[in-house]
Amino acid sequence: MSLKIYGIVASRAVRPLWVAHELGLSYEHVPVHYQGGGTRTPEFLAINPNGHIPVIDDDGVIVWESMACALYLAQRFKAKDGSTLAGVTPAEQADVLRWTFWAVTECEKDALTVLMHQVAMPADQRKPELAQEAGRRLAVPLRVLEQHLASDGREHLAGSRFTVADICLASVLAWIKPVPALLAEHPRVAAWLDRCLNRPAQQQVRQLGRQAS
Ligand SMILES: N[C@@H](CCC(=O)N[C@@H](CS)C(=O)NCC(=O)O)C(=O)O
Repeated sequence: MSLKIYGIVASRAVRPLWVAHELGLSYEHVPVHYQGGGTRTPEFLAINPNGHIPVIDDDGVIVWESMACALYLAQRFKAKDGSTLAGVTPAEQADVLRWTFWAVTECEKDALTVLMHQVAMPADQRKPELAQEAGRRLAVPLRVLEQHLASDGREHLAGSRFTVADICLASVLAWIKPVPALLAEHPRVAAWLDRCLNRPAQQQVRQLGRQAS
């Protein structure tokens, strides 16, 4: 069995990497950067014609799109103790897909705008008004998530255990964590995000990123 995960940790590749560490998978990390042309070589374009990371190669099964990579690994592999990050019943599977699609369609673009224009880009290139508008729009999905977590005092998004849906959404909302004001009115979201990001597998992945830099 050979599994390769392409993409540096400080990118959407964190999603499949996090799944791999939760499940204790053996894999080869190919830390292709999204800058510097590494995603535009003929070899890389042959595995992802979009020229983006991440990509995974599971014994010749190629998957690109970060959420699809995470969902694929969760469906394909179990942990050594037999536990799974995937939905098991149709209802759980629907829940996992629902929150994963929701992360992309309702949160990802605005969370990235906040990250770029409030935190990550050089100060002279930031447009604070873009970050503010994105933050205002994010209040709507954050309220939805707060209500979801309040129902039955639930600790996880789908079913009653940690699943790949938590990984997919937490990897998006981690982008707004450096802006505490956005989470201040959503204490359950903030606590859920902390629980996810404090998991040993997440910390292992962050450590991998630090080692590589
Ligand atoms: N929707 C894609 C987006 C992938 C994406 O944009 N990845 C960035 C890094 S996080 C990238 O590879 N950028 C390089 C480029 O577009 O040239 C996914 O979720 O995989």
